[in-house]
Amino acid sequence: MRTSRSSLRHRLTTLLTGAAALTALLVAAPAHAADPPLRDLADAKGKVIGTAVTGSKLTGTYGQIAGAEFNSLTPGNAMKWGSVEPTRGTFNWTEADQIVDFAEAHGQQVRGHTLVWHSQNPSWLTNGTWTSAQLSQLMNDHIALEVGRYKGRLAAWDVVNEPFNEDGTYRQTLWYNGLGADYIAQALTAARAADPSAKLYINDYNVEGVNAKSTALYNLVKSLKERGVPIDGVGLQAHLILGQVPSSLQQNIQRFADLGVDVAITELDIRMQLPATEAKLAQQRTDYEAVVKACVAVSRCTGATVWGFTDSDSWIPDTFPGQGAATPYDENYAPKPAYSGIATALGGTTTPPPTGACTATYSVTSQWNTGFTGQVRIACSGASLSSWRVNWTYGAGQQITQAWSATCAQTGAAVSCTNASWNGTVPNGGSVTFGFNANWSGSNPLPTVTLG
Ligand code: 9MR
Repeated sequence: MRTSRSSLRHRLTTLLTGAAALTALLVAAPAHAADPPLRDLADAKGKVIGTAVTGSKLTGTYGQIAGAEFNSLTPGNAMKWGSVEPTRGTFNWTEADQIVDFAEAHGQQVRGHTLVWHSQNPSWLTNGTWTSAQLSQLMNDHIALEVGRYKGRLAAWDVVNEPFNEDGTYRQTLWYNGLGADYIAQALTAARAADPSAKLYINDYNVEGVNAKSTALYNLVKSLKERGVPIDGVGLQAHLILGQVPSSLQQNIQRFADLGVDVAITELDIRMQLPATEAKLAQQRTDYEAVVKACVAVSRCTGATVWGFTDSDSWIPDTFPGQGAATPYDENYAPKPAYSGIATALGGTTTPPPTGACTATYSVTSQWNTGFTGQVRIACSGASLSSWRVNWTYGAGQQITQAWSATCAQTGAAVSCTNASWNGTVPNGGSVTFGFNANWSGSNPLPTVTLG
């Protein structure tokens, strides 16, 4: 039932083509239905709530949530050098363009990520032998081309990514080794020339609290400001561990703000040892809330971007075996307590999903030009069911053609599905799913589902 949150906004934005549609909607939406989406809460506070996204996934439920809940997108990989110029002189802008177009269609900002980094570079670049003059030219040309391509369309760029070691010394990279620490000033200057309206950032991890690394970043930003090098902000990535939000986070944000730069939380996720338990998810909610609150408390903190909004699109399980559940939505697109933590920090009144309840979560698992496949998951925690019925009302003329693992009937826009003989029982802590195919045209907004 909590899937309904994003659907009302989406319907209102996509279906406001006639009064009839609006009326039908308002009747269909239960009075208590939706807390405002995160982006409305963030807008009211003048803050960013963003997510990293994968371009190819921006359809179905993933696209619905990305568009409805966030006011900013960061391409997770699509703008990295290795993605855009895999072979020297051969460019692939498809995914980057797709994300920027999607953001503009949904009234969202884009954060460009990232121009100068030691990782995810094309092999022709990393395997080459370059003089410093050539390296400098390559870097400047890359920045001019990529920043220039999106000139005027991006709110910010992570110009330089991860320049420091943990002890605050410079990381020995292609750039540092070839050009010295001045590569940073050069990159910022080139980015400013290519798009004077984008805010230019240096972005790093483990710089959330006051420590040797964040102090090195602080000293760098201070000296760049003193030298008149264009620097507008610092990105604190915030790849955090459950229960370990640095206590000096707000103080650290404030000290950067006091230097006269903006601060953004750019890659927030909070990982835990799997399996996720109720207690761990509750701690994660507290942690998410603390991070976003620290940002809200400092006016120069522009907001927070999560590094993937769903556990099905997170880098954590691949990189930290046995860990995961780091994002605000689970793999089935159900909002977790962490979602409520973010909402609360942004001034919302959302309370965590009640314990001792069964919920139905509707998602679109694939979609093509005229049809789609959907799935509903019925999950219980602290309660159980021996039979179930799930109801929803389609808002855009969608028509079910076939269902499996449930019996579904559609009358007009109203759909009602009951369990098959073998899957009526949903034990405490368990879940069942059923699927269906349906037709759509024009738009395919998510309906509000109720479990009866
Ligand atoms: O999310 C990105 C993941 O898909 C890539 O495999 C990974 C490769 O390093 O990069 C991830 O994003 C990184 C970001 O660009 C910079 N900060 C650390 C992020 C996690 O590795």
